[in-house]
Amino acid sequence: MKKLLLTASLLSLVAFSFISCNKKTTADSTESVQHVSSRTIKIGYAQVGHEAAWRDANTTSFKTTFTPENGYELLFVDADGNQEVQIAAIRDFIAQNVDYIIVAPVVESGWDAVLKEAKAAAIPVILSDRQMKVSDESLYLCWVGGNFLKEGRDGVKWLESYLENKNLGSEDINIVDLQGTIGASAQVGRTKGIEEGIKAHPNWNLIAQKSGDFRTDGGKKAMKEIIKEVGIEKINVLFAENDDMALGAIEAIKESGKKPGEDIIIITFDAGHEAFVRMIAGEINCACECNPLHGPRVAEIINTLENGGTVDKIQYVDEAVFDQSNAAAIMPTRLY
Ligand code: GYE
Repeated sequence: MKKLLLTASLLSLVAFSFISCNKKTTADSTESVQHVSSRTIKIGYAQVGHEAAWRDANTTSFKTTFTPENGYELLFVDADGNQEVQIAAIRDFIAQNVDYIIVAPVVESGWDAVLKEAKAAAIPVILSDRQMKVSDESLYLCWVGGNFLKEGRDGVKWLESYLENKNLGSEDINIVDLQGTIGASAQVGRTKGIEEGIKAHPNWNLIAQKSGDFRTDGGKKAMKEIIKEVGIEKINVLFAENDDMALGAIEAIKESGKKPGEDIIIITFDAGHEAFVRMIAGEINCACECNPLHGPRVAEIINTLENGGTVDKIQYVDEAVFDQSNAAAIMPTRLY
Protein backbone atom coordinates (compact mmCIF):
# COMPACT_ATOMS: atom_id res chain seq x y z
CA MET A 1 0.00 0.00 0.00
CA LYS A 2 2.77 2.39 1.04
CA LYS A 3 4.68 1.48 -2.09
CA LEU A 4 1.60 2.10 -4.22
CA LEU A 5 1.10 5.52 -2.68
CA LEU A 6 4.71 6.38 -3.24
CA THR A 7 4.50 5.33 -6.88
CA ALA A 8 1.32 7.36 -7.31
CA SER A 9 2.87 10.46 -5.82
CA LEU A 10 6.02 10.01 -7.88
CA LEU A 11 3.85 9.69 -10.97
CA SER A 12 2.01 12.87 -10.13
CA LEU A 13 5.34 14.60 -9.59
CA VAL A 14 6.49 13.47 -13.02
CA ALA A 15 3.18 14.58 -14.50
CA PHE A 16 3.49 17.91 -12.71
CA SER A 17 6.98 18.56 -13.99
CA PHE A 18 5.88 17.55 -17.50
CA ILE A 19 3.03 20.03 -17.34
CA SER A 20 5.08 22.87 -15.93
CA CYS A 21 7.77 22.20 -18.50
CA ASN A 22 5.37 22.70 -21.33
CA LYS A 23 3.16 25.30 -19.77
CA LYS A 24 3.52 28.70 -21.41
CA THR A 25 3.93 31.54 -19.00
CA THR A 26 0.96 33.86 -19.20
CA ALA A 27 1.50 37.59 -19.54
CA ASP A 28 -0.66 38.49 -16.56
CA SER A 29 -0.02 35.58 -14.25
CA THR A 30 0.08 36.71 -10.62
CA GLU A 31 -0.45 33.47 -8.74
CA SER A 32 2.53 32.68 -6.64
CA VAL A 33 3.95 29.25 -7.25
CA GLN A 34 4.37 27.04 -4.23
CA HIS A 35 7.15 24.55 -4.76
CA VAL A 36 6.50 20.89 -4.15
CA SER A 37 9.69 19.78 -2.41
CA SER A 38 9.86 19.90 1.36
CA ARG A 39 13.15 21.78 1.79
CA THR A 40 13.35 25.57 1.91
CA ILE A 41 14.88 26.82 -1.32
CA LYS A 42 17.36 29.64 -0.92
CA ILE A 43 17.26 32.23 -3.71
CA GLY A 44 19.51 35.24 -4.31
CA TYR A 45 18.03 37.96 -6.52
CA ALA A 46 20.36 40.69 -7.84
CA GLN A 47 17.88 43.37 -8.90
CA VAL A 48 18.77 46.33 -11.18
CA GLY A 49 17.53 49.00 -8.77
CA HIS A 50 14.39 51.10 -8.32
CA GLU A 51 14.63 53.45 -11.31
CA ALA A 52 11.07 53.07 -12.61
CA ALA A 53 7.52 51.98 -11.77
CA TRP A 54 8.17 48.86 -13.87
CA ARG A 55 11.06 47.94 -11.59
CA ASP A 56 8.99 48.42 -8.42
CA ALA A 57 6.29 46.11 -9.82
CA ASN A 58 9.01 43.58 -10.65
CA THR A 59 10.47 43.75 -7.13
CA THR A 60 7.00 43.28 -5.59
CA SER A 61 6.40 40.32 -7.88
CA PHE A 62 9.56 38.58 -6.59
CA LYS A 63 9.01 39.52 -2.94
CA THR A 64 5.44 38.23 -2.93
CA THR A 65 6.37 35.01 -4.75
CA PHE A 66 9.53 33.92 -2.98
CA THR A 67 8.10 33.95 0.55
CA PRO A 68 8.72 31.59 3.49
CA GLU A 69 5.04 30.48 3.18
CA ASN A 70 5.79 29.38 -0.37
CA GLY A 71 8.89 27.53 0.81
CA TYR A 72 11.60 30.05 -0.10
CA GLU A 73 14.23 32.14 1.59
CA LEU A 74 14.91 35.22 -0.56
CA LEU A 75 18.12 37.24 -0.39
CA PHE A 76 17.29 40.44 -2.25
CA VAL A 77 19.82 43.06 -3.36
CA ASP A 78 18.81 46.39 -4.98
CA ALA A 79 21.90 47.44 -6.94
CA ASP A 80 20.73 51.02 -7.56
CA GLY A 81 21.70 50.76 -11.23
CA ASN A 82 25.29 49.71 -10.47
CA GLN A 83 26.65 46.58 -12.15
CA GLU A 84 29.53 46.36 -9.63
CA VAL A 85 26.99 46.05 -6.80
CA GLN A 86 25.25 43.25 -8.70
CA ILE A 87 28.55 41.42 -9.20
CA ALA A 88 29.35 41.74 -5.48
CA ALA A 89 25.82 40.50 -4.67
CA ILE A 90 26.31 37.42 -6.86
CA ARG A 91 29.61 36.69 -5.10
CA ASP A 92 27.87 37.02 -1.76
CA PHE A 93 25.07 34.66 -2.91
CA ILE A 94 27.75 32.12 -3.87
CA ALA A 95 29.40 32.50 -0.44
CA GLN A 96 26.01 31.98 1.22
CA ASN A 97 25.53 28.84 -0.87
CA VAL A 98 22.11 29.72 -2.30
CA ASP A 99 20.27 27.14 -4.39
CA TYR A 100 19.58 29.51 -7.29
CA ILE A 101 20.91 32.90 -8.36
CA ILE A 102 18.53 35.21 -10.24
CA VAL A 103 19.91 38.24 -12.04
CA ALA A 104 18.18 41.11 -13.85
CA PRO A 105 21.39 42.51 -15.34
CA VAL A 106 21.78 46.31 -15.47
CA VAL A 107 23.72 46.02 -18.74
CA GLU A 108 24.39 43.18 -21.18
CA SER A 109 28.17 42.80 -21.00
CA GLY A 110 30.80 42.17 -18.32
CA TRP A 111 29.40 39.07 -16.63
CA ASP A 112 31.69 36.22 -17.68
CA ALA A 113 34.02 36.16 -14.67
CA VAL A 114 31.37 36.15 -11.95
CA LEU A 115 29.17 33.65 -13.81
CA LYS A 116 32.18 31.33 -14.06
CA GLU A 117 32.45 31.53 -10.28
CA ALA A 118 28.78 30.56 -9.93
CA LYS A 119 29.31 27.68 -12.35
CA ALA A 120 32.35 26.46 -10.40
CA ALA A 121 30.17 26.49 -7.27
CA ALA A 122 27.49 24.53 -9.23
CA ILE A 123 24.82 27.16 -8.53
CA PRO A 124 22.36 27.59 -11.41
CA VAL A 125 21.90 31.18 -12.64
CA ILE A 126 18.52 32.24 -14.02
CA LEU A 127 18.27 35.54 -15.88
CA SER A 128 15.10 37.53 -15.69
CA ASP A 129 14.07 40.77 -17.46
CA ARG A 130 17.20 42.03 -19.30
CA GLN A 131 19.61 39.73 -21.11
CA MET A 132 23.37 39.17 -20.90
CA LYS A 133 25.99 38.77 -23.61
CA VAL A 134 28.33 36.00 -22.48
CA SER A 135 31.17 34.10 -24.15
CA ASP A 136 29.63 30.76 -23.21
CA GLU A 137 25.84 30.32 -23.13
CA SER A 138 26.16 27.53 -20.56
CA LEU A 139 27.14 30.17 -17.98
CA TYR A 140 23.45 30.73 -17.34
CA LEU A 141 20.62 28.27 -17.29
CA CYS A 142 17.80 30.22 -18.93
CA TRP A 143 16.27 33.65 -19.35
CA VAL A 144 12.69 34.92 -19.12
CA GLY A 145 11.56 38.42 -20.12
CA GLY A 146 10.14 40.74 -22.75
CA ASN A 147 11.17 40.85 -26.40
CA PHE A 148 12.60 44.36 -26.52
CA LEU A 149 13.32 44.45 -30.25
CA LYS A 150 9.77 43.31 -30.96
CA GLU A 151 8.47 46.00 -28.60
CA GLY A 152 10.45 48.65 -30.51
CA ARG A 153 9.14 47.31 -33.82
CA ASP A 154 5.59 47.32 -32.41
CA GLY A 155 5.98 51.02 -31.60
CA VAL A 156 7.14 51.66 -35.17
CA LYS A 157 4.19 49.71 -36.65
CA TRP A 158 1.79 51.69 -34.48
CA LEU A 159 3.32 54.98 -35.69
CA GLU A 160 3.13 53.88 -39.33
CA SER A 161 -0.58 53.15 -39.14
CA TYR A 162 -1.35 56.22 -37.01
CA LEU A 163 0.32 58.50 -39.56
CA GLU A 164 -1.42 56.70 -42.45
CA ASN A 165 -4.81 57.18 -40.78
CA LYS A 166 -4.10 60.89 -40.30
CA ASN A 167 -2.99 61.19 -43.93
CA LEU A 168 0.51 62.05 -42.77
CA GLY A 169 2.14 58.95 -44.22
CA SER A 170 4.32 60.86 -46.68
CA GLU A 171 4.97 64.00 -44.59
CA ASP A 172 8.38 64.72 -43.07
CA ILE A 173 8.31 63.37 -39.51
CA ASN A 174 10.93 64.43 -36.95
CA ILE A 175 11.51 61.91 -34.21
CA VAL A 176 13.22 62.19 -30.81
CA ASP A 177 14.40 58.95 -29.20
CA LEU A 178 14.73 59.08 -25.41
CA GLN A 179 16.87 56.05 -24.67
CA GLY A 180 17.03 53.92 -21.56
CA THR A 181 20.23 53.03 -19.70
CA ILE A 182 22.82 52.63 -22.44
CA GLY A 183 23.90 49.01 -22.79
CA ALA A 184 20.78 47.57 -21.09
CA SER A 185 19.12 45.07 -23.40
CA ALA A 186 15.79 46.93 -23.02
CA GLN A 187 17.53 50.00 -24.48
CA VAL A 188 19.44 48.06 -27.14
CA GLY A 189 16.29 46.36 -28.49
CA ARG A 190 13.97 49.38 -28.41
CA THR A 191 16.61 51.68 -29.96
CA LYS A 192 17.22 49.12 -32.70
CA GLY A 193 13.48 48.99 -33.36
CA ILE A 194 13.15 52.74 -33.92
CA GLU A 195 16.42 52.98 -35.88
CA GLU A 196 15.19 50.24 -38.23
CA GLY A 197 11.90 52.12 -38.63
CA ILE A 198 13.72 55.34 -39.47
CA LYS A 199 15.87 53.55 -42.06
CA ALA A 200 12.77 52.06 -43.65
CA HIS A 201 11.02 55.46 -43.97
CA PRO A 202 12.99 58.06 -45.92
CA ASN A 203 10.61 60.78 -44.63
CA TRP A 204 11.26 59.93 -40.94
CA ASN A 205 14.19 61.83 -39.41
CA LEU A 206 15.93 61.06 -36.13
CA ILE A 207 16.58 64.62 -34.91
CA ALA A 208 17.79 63.76 -31.41
CA GLN A 209 18.73 60.72 -29.36
CA LYS A 210 19.66 60.93 -25.67
CA SER A 211 19.55 58.69 -22.64
CA GLY A 212 17.29 59.48 -19.69
CA ASP A 213 18.45 56.33 -17.86
CA PHE A 214 14.86 54.96 -17.61
CA ARG A 215 14.09 57.61 -14.94
CA THR A 216 11.52 60.40 -14.78
CA ASP A 217 14.06 63.07 -13.83
CA GLY A 218 16.46 61.72 -16.48
CA GLY A 219 13.69 61.92 -19.12
CA LYS A 220 12.83 65.49 -18.17
CA LYS A 221 16.45 66.63 -18.20
CA ALA A 222 17.22 64.97 -21.55
CA MET A 223 14.03 66.34 -23.13
CA LYS A 224 14.77 69.88 -21.90
CA GLU A 225 18.24 69.69 -23.45
CA ILE A 226 16.82 68.37 -26.71
CA ILE A 227 14.18 71.11 -26.85
CA LYS A 228 16.97 73.65 -26.33
CA GLU A 229 19.10 72.08 -29.06
CA VAL A 230 16.55 71.44 -31.80
CA GLY A 231 13.63 73.72 -30.85
CA ILE A 232 10.23 72.44 -29.70
CA GLU A 233 8.55 73.37 -33.02
CA LYS A 234 10.64 70.80 -34.88
CA ILE A 235 9.59 67.80 -32.79
CA ASN A 236 6.73 65.67 -34.17
CA VAL A 237 7.21 62.38 -32.34
CA LEU A 238 8.68 61.34 -29.00
CA PHE A 239 9.75 57.71 -28.79
CA ALA A 240 10.34 57.28 -25.05
CA GLU A 241 11.93 53.94 -24.19
CA ASN A 242 9.95 53.72 -20.95
CA ASP A 243 6.92 55.31 -19.24
CA ASP A 244 8.88 57.11 -16.55
CA MET A 245 11.03 59.01 -19.06
CA ALA A 246 7.89 59.85 -21.04
CA LEU A 247 6.35 61.35 -17.88
CA GLY A 248 9.43 63.52 -17.32
CA ALA A 249 9.48 64.56 -20.98
CA ILE A 250 5.78 65.45 -20.81
CA GLU A 251 6.60 67.97 -18.05
CA ALA A 252 9.33 69.48 -20.24
CA ILE A 253 6.96 69.68 -23.24
CA LYS A 254 4.26 71.37 -21.15
CA GLU A 255 6.80 73.84 -19.76
CA SER A 256 7.62 74.75 -23.38
CA GLY A 257 3.97 75.59 -23.97
CA LYS A 258 3.09 72.55 -26.10
CA LYS A 259 0.45 69.89 -25.65
CA PRO A 260 1.84 66.37 -25.28
CA GLY A 261 -0.18 63.86 -27.29
CA GLU A 262 -1.49 66.57 -29.61
CA ASP A 263 1.40 68.76 -30.72
CA ILE A 264 3.83 65.89 -30.21
CA ILE A 265 2.89 62.24 -30.70
CA ILE A 266 4.15 60.20 -27.75
CA ILE A 267 4.96 56.49 -27.86
CA THR A 268 6.13 54.82 -24.67
CA PHE A 269 7.15 51.40 -23.34
CA ASP A 270 6.07 49.37 -20.27
CA ALA A 271 2.38 50.40 -20.33
CA GLY A 272 2.16 50.71 -16.56
CA HIS A 273 -0.79 52.24 -14.72
CA GLU A 274 0.27 55.88 -15.20
CA ALA A 275 0.68 55.37 -18.97
CA PHE A 276 -2.99 54.32 -19.08
CA VAL A 277 -4.01 57.38 -17.05
CA ARG A 278 -2.11 59.60 -19.50
CA MET A 279 -3.50 57.86 -22.60
CA ILE A 280 -6.99 58.47 -21.26
CA ALA A 281 -6.03 62.12 -20.56
CA GLY A 282 -4.79 62.42 -24.17
CA GLU A 283 -1.14 63.03 -23.24
CA ILE A 284 0.34 59.71 -24.38
CA ASN A 285 -0.73 58.23 -27.72
CA CYS A 286 0.57 54.69 -27.55
CA ALA A 287 2.03 52.39 -24.89
CA CYS A 288 3.82 49.17 -25.83
CA GLU A 289 3.53 46.65 -23.05
CA CYS A 290 6.49 45.22 -21.16
CA ASN A 291 5.35 42.86 -18.44
CA PRO A 292 7.26 43.03 -15.10
CA LEU A 293 5.50 40.18 -13.25
CA HIS A 294 8.34 37.68 -13.55
CA GLY A 295 8.31 36.32 -9.97
CA PRO A 296 5.80 33.50 -10.66
CA ARG A 297 7.48 32.73 -13.98
CA VAL A 298 10.87 32.23 -12.31
CA ALA A 299 9.22 30.18 -9.55
CA GLU A 300 7.68 27.95 -12.20
CA ILE A 301 11.11 27.43 -13.78
CA ILE A 302 12.60 26.53 -10.38
CA ASN A 303 9.72 24.15 -9.70
CA THR A 304 10.32 22.39 -12.97
CA LEU A 305 14.03 22.07 -12.24
CA GLU A 306 13.40 20.85 -8.69
CA ASN A 307 11.28 18.09 -10.18
CA GLY A 308 13.94 17.02 -12.64
CA GLY A 309 12.42 18.73 -15.66
CA THR A 310 14.09 20.84 -18.30
CA VAL A 311 13.21 24.39 -19.31
CA ASP A 312 13.51 26.38 -22.53
CA LYS A 313 16.70 28.44 -22.65
CA ILE A 314 14.95 31.62 -23.83
CA GLN A 315 11.38 32.36 -22.74
CA TYR A 316 9.68 35.45 -24.15
CA VAL A 317 6.44 36.59 -22.55
CA ASP A 318 3.47 37.75 -24.63
CA GLU A 319 3.06 41.52 -24.81
CA ALA A 320 0.46 43.81 -26.39
CA VAL A 321 0.18 47.39 -27.68
CA PHE A 322 -2.36 49.88 -26.33
CA ASP A 323 -3.44 53.33 -27.44
CA GLN A 324 -6.08 55.96 -26.78
CA SER A 325 -8.70 53.90 -28.62
CA ASN A 326 -8.67 51.07 -26.06
CA ALA A 327 -6.96 52.49 -22.93
CA ALA A 328 -10.14 53.23 -20.94
CA ALA A 329 -11.64 49.79 -21.61
CA ILE A 330 -8.44 47.95 -20.77
CA MET A 331 -7.22 49.91 -17.75
CA PRO A 332 -9.43 48.09 -15.17
CA THR A 333 -7.89 44.75 -16.19
CA ARG A 334 -4.29 45.86 -15.66
CA LEU A 335 -2.23 44.43 -12.80
CA TYR A 336 0.59 46.99 -12.64
O1 GYE B 1 11.19 48.93 -19.45
C1 GYE B 1 12.13 50.06 -17.59
C2 GYE B 1 13.01 49.60 -16.48
O2 GYE B 1 14.42 46.19 -18.24
C3 GYE B 1 12.31 45.96 -19.22
O3 GYE B 1 13.73 48.55 -17.04
C4 GYE B 1 13.11 46.61 -18.18
C5 GYE B 1 13.11 48.11 -18.21
C6 GYE B 1 11.76 48.77 -18.20
O4 GYE B 1 13.82 50.58 -16.01
O5 GYE B 1 11.04 50.80 -17.14
